[in-house]
Amino acid sequence: MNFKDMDVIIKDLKEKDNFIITSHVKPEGDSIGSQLAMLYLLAKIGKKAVIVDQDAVPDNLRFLPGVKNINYELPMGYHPEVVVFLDCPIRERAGSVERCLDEAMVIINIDHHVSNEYYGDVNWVESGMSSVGEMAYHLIKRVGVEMDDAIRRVIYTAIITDTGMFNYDNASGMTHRVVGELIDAGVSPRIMHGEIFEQKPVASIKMLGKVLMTVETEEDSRIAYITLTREMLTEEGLDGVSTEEFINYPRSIKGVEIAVFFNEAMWGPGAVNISFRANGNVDVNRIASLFGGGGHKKAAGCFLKCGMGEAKDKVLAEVRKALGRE
Ligand SMILES: [Mn+2]
Repeated sequence: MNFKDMDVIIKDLKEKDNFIITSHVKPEGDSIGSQLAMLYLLAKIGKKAVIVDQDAVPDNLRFLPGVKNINYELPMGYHPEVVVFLDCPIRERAGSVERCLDEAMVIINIDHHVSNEYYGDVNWVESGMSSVGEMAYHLIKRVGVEMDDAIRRVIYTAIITDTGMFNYDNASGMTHRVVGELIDAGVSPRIMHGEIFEQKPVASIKMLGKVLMTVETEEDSRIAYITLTREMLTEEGLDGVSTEEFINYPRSIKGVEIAVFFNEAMWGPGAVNISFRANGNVDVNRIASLFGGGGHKKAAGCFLKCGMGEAKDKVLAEVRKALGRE
């Protein structure tokens, strides 16, 4: 852990006041959890802070304590001095929140993406850390602030979602020790998992079924990919269903080294969102970055402004090349 960078951040948090907290568009467990953790920390040390995001909190995370404090524009009359970006590898990923910022503001950048662009005035990036939620845990400990039940639950949520329930190898021994402490202090894994992962609408199971039927493999099943096209959304209620975890299914096929999800539903026609997962040593962050995306070595994403056929041709060509390099 880079305590030097962490201490620079702590100094700023203590010396400055009037913060905006933000994260990437289309927020998930880590972005919501780490923002709420930061809001908690700043409140505890007597600072004014507001969370401002572009997009709404996903349904399955609305149970979290504090989500009502998330804003979608700057509250009237609030003049922030500092903006804290969390889980946001490039500044532009915060989307329309940019409108709330100006040149004079100090930028604090806290992240765990290997693709982070160090756009802050101060940057604390730990690419070995499971989640920004886990980083927030260490930050809160180092500042010496007491945790309560609410903060433990938001940190637990950040960790459990970003590690795919401890499935990915970003879940270190330290991650498990942190979570062990949260559980000892009263967080119930059963209740949390029920809230986060087991509140699906029927439509999401139907959508999963449709998407799984598209699975294709290549190169002796070293590559597996699934597809979601706009046309597959004809049935009522399917639009807007969360597809985040679908990529885990092709990844779980025997022998798969790279799994890819081509998703046309996310951004509308003429744009394909692409998620990558690696099982072996292939660096999917590198593949995603060829198309202007990024993420982590074993989990990354990008999006292409073109039709489905063209997206598949271009991306799969690079995926095959990456395998060849092994
Ligand atoms: Mn994250």
